[in-house]
Amino acid sequence: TIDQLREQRIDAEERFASDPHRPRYHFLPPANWLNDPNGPIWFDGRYHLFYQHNPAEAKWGDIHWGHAVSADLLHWEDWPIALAPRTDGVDEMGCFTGSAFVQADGAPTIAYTGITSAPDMPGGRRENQSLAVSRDGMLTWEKLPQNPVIAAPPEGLRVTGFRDPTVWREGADGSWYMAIGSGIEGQGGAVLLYRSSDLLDWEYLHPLMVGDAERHGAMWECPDFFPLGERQVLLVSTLGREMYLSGGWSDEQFATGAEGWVDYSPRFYAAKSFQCPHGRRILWGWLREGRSQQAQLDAGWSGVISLPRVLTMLPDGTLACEPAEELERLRAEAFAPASLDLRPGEERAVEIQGDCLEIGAEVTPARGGRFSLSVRCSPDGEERTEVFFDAHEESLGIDTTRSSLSPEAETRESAGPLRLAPGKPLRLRVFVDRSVIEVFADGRAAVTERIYPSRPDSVGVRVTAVGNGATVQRLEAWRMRDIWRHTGTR
Ligand code: DQQ
Repeated sequence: TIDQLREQRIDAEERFASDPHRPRYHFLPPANWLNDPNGPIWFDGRYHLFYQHNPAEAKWGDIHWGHAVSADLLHWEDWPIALAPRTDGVDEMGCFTGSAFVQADGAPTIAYTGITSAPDMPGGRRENQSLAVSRDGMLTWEKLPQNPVIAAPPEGLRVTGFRDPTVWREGADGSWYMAIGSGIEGQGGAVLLYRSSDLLDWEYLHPLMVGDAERHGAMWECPDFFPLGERQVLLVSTLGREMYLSGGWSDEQFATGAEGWVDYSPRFYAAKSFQCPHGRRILWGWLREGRSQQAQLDAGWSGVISLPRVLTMLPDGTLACEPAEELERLRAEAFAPASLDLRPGEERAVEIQGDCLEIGAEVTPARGGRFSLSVRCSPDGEERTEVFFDAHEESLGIDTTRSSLSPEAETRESAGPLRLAPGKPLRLRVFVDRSVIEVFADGRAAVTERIYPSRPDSVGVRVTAVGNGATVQRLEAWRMRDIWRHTGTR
């Protein structure tokens, strides 16, 4: 029951209390493995989030659908596992990614990829699309006896994969559509479009989109497809970074105009969105680990869900994202706001300290210079994680090359384009949550990393101007609250 699950959560958070890398205000399961967010949906006054989950170990395998529920987008209650594998001929090897929607009779429904064993197939498995329905407000789920509703990819198409359905309803006749992540051999990643009048019989129409393998990979996972502003957006996970395409959608055809990255790091992956009652479109992503598998097993947990990001469409077709405003409620004590001028090459340690922080900054880097805000810095600067904006390259990024002295931690630099409006300062919001760092710039761009500082005193913050000076008009920060504390004490 939910009460037992609450007890389990309290136990888990107690057990992990001394783990310096476990986030305090991001969602993750009580223990073990998490990957993709699945079927996020607002239903009956609450936010439901499902996720790919191995309940037995902190590594990928035996994939279930975990389930968590929130009234405020911030605090979560664990609900019973929604889908478990093992149904012969449907999903005996796993219940992979999918989405949730509500049928006309009000029944919440899940579309997911069932994995069956197929020794003759590459990888020894076959992918199908299956459905499950809940009749008790999402507490329990029944797989349909008609499963799988789509048993195999379209005849005659040589595909690189066939999974992660997203379902919606539209048109005068109320047709159902399903878009499935795939790839066409010799061409590139693709999304395949199906139509149905009853959710059981599906007709393959055509590819919704086919990419170019050279540029965007041979397989597209986890498609998400929705209207936003005046346009239609397709999100796909390219086995590297998360890409968006925006454009027009009519007569079952998607014509793209613009494209870009949803986040500049491949650490943010398999993102999935949903619509809130007042029209806001919110996106969650999987923040994958950046440390060895052994380190994950030793920790006893792996994988985190990103902060909720609100998506908007800019007039030129750019997809913009910002953290949901609810997050402001997690702000606890504030540090005294500051402003300062940095001479060329100058670095300064500031008052802000901690490993669970939100930092806001407004900065004007001198022409051609590079400004950085480093977090999780040890006093001698030996460990540090650098968030940077390079005014010459017009790029925003995170450099984790010096984030940790531990050989278990992977390091990298992730960056992407950011052009400031003429005469406007750079606006940064940086969320630090132990091993998670999520950066939002100018209400548009995002970049995320995972870091594992080894020193307990790596809690400092510094600002640096490289090559040229910078003016920091405003620097402010808050300590962030622990979302599990409310779960209560016994
Ligand atoms: N993860 C799922 C797949 C999906 C992949 C399996 C993306 O359905 O394609 O856990 O991370």
